[in-house]
Amino acid sequence: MAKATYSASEIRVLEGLEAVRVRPGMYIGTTETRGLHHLLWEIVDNAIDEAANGFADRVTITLHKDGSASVEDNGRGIPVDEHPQLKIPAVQVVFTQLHAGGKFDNKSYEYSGGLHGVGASVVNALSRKLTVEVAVGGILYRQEYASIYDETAKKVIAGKPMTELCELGRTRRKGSRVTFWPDDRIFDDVRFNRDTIARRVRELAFLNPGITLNLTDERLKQDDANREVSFCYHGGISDYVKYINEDKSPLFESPIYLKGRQDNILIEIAIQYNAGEGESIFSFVNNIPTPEGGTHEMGFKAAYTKCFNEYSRKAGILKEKEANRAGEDYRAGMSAVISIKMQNAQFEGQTKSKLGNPEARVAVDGFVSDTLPDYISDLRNAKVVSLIAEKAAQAAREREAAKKAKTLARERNKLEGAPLVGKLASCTGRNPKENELFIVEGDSAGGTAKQGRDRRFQAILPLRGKPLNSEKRRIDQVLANEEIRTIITALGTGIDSSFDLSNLKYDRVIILSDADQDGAHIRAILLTFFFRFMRPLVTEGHVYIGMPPLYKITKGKKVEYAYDDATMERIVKKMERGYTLQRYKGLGEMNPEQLWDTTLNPETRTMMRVSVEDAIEADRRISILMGDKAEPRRDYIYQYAEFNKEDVLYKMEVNRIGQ
Ligand code: TTJ
Repeated sequence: MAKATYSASEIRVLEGLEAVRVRPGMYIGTTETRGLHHLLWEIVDNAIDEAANGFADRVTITLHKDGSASVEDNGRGIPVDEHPQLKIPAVQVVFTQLHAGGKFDNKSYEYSGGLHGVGASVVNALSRKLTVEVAVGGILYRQEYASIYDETAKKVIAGKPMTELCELGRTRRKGSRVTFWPDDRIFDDVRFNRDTIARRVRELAFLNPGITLNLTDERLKQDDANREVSFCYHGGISDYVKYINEDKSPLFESPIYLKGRQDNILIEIAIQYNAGEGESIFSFVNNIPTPEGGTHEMGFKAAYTKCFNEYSRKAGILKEKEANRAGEDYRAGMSAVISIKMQNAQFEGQTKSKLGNPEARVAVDGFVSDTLPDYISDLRNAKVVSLIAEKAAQAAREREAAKKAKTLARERNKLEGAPLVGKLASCTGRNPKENELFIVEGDSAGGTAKQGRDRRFQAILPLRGKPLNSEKRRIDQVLANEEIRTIITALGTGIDSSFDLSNLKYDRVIILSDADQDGAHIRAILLTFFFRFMRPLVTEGHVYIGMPPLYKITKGKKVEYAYDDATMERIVKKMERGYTLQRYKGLGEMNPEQLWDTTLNPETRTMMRVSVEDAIEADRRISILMGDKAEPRRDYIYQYAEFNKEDVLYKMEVNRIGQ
């Protein structure tokens, strides 16, 4: 039943939601795809909270054909009783009152997720329509809201109740279900991405052991394997670290697993080692990924190093006159997941993905210092412990060797008087924010690029051979490779633990290689190197793929370029006859002017910006595609046969610069 009039308090409430439509960015960050998915996570987080606190064991997400999404749990149900001050059902407050969120006070749940915790009312405000169904006490309740244009007010009223909270009848179910239709007047594109959602749903299943998360995409065909998937991991982050390590040759089966509570912070840590040299630590706070790390990771690292050094001394592995091992030695080949749950988490850093709370460092350090020695001294773990000690000793030897090699190389360069960046044609401009570095495949294309560029802000670095595949080599071997060293010196940031983005000499690092197999391989190798040793360069969006045209179409004096087959066909059709079509096989076939017009000039070029949407997935894919196990690679490429190798490696968004 629709209601014709509203009480004063409701009108005030309704006016509040309009603010969300005026500045959606303030509430969900962006109205691009990311923001659209933020709506879904906002609702999902509420259902997960109910389950994580023990009141539900199932959360189901459904993507419907009509563009809506629904989220359902089998929990206690969003309360339907009357709000004492507002005199409307509590569930209506949840969806119409800004900041009310899914929780009525902080005591409902001990810890709760939520990306920013803006609440269900924001989702309602940014939806064309939203329905909520609550099954509680044997009764099914329902309410509907909509954002519709009001003729009198001459504006859209946001998330307005279309019905009262109605009793639909009796039910045996219990729980809450919310369905919403994202508003296409707000979002550029209202289509949900199943793969993005599936990845996060799997992650949430790992982070919340024992909860079953179902994802159904009704837009897919009945027989599509992705139409209905279900995730449930009883091993929690222990299972997660195994999953991360799956294709990296794990050194032992059962991860080290520590769980407990310290200073009112819930802490869970799972650790496994693999045959490689790299370190992959993935951390979470209240189910939110913290790819930039922060205090919880610092506490973990400090205590872990301390415990293993103490053990090594006692066991006589470290002799009296030997110095302690460095933390990074104990982390060579380590894959770890750290998940903590705490109140008042403070996120810092450029992308707000770094934990800042000092008390988290103290708690995690204290917790690991208390519990890890028990693990280490337990005789059942002797094999794992000695494996780790041996691995650390090996890493320490290699680090020493690498240091010597580096010093040697530096001496040699000094002697020969040739700076490492000898091949680099630098630019004259001194403002790093304006400057671009093109890494170009081959000396001849490099020469063309040097002539065609705008030397005021564009630098060219030609690559002679193929750089080393860093996934298959130890760090000292990678660093001994001249192509790689040239790149490191040119960028100025350093690598690995000493990487510093603020020293970056070029705001855009553009990989320019031929559109063939070799070019694709060089691209993949460079991207792998950046991801492994200069990750923020990628995650902060400084890496691009240059796109030289595939075709040149000439008719009389008129010249057009095409970057793909479809465009070429369109141009050819338009020109009808009397044109000549040239297919570029490589960069080398272009003269400097053509290269400028098509590939270098910011006004006319097309580039792809590389983004790593999900670091764990990217990490796994790189292991599969660039590592040394052939079988998973074959399976994987077979599964994604329609993509290029590097499209599978990273998700890239096409980004037209300068237009
Ligand atoms: C609050 O405290 C009393 C008992 O119920 C608690 C609650 O809010 N539970 C709850 C909320 N369960 N599920 C939700 C929920 C589920 C979805 C899908 C969406 C929203 C906004 C809330």
